[in-house]
Amino acid sequence: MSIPKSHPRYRSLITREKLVRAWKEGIVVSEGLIAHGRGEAFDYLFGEETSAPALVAEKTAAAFLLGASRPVLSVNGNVAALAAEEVVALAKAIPARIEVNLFHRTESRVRRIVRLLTKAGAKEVLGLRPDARIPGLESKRALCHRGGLYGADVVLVPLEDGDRTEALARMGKAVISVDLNPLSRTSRRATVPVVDEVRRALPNIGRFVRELRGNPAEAARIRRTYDRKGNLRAVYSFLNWRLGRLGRRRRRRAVTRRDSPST
Ligand code: PTJ
Repeated sequence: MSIPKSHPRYRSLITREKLVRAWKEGIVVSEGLIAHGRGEAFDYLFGEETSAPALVAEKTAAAFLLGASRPVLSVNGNVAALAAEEVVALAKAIPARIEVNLFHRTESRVRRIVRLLTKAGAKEVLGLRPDARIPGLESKRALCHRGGLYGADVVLVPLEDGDRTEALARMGKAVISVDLNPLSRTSRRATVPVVDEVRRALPNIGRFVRELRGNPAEAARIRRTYDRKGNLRAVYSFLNWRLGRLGRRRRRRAVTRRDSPST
């Protein structure tokens, strides 16, 4: 479908088209389209911008990734469809390994996503020949690589489900999530929950990686002083403030309409 550039929701419609195309190509699952809708709804509430607390979490994520010995970026269908280039750029900047890890896993989907990431510039993508399992997970998401997710000390898990976040945290890993839903189990269980849209979050984290790389003492200070509960509280307060402001604007408009002379 051709979408006119002048459409007020052009970017959002293009994103939907991209996901639908990826669904037809067998990269995204149907459930991924539903998950995107939920993310979109939250992004509306955030004003489709990175909030100040999200930026703090993104800087902290960068500090954790730089401090890691074995950082891994996990990729699922939605992330590959929306942000393959951003994932590859971040992996190179850290540097970190990339592993495809799917909830609705089939070998052909993994292969397609590996191909997509390789086309986006990734040198190596794990996921095709898993040789380990994440303990305590029944789903196929448990399948992983010893040299990747299994052995990682810091993992970045965008658009995640809560189960794996909990399981990875139980293994003693620092888990960085990217999820627009601040109420999700993922956001509440991650070591560093980043409540932001994945295509804004990954480049922001990349920028902080470059900024902090030359200053390990500052990166260590950020890791030490990060207050995850306080940061999530700030996200909730921001949402509350946004909703309050929208409510006030509506009321003001209604009053103006009532007071304006009729024509
Ligand atoms: O590709 P697979 O098989 O691994 O499956 C991927 C999905 C996304 C279907 C699977 O991980 C899933 O069911 O995820 P959930 O439990 O629906 O969680 C996805 C979360 O991502 C939701 O809380 C959404 O709000 C959030 N989300 C959706 N789109 C975005 C997002 N967060 C950031 N950026 C987005 N673009």
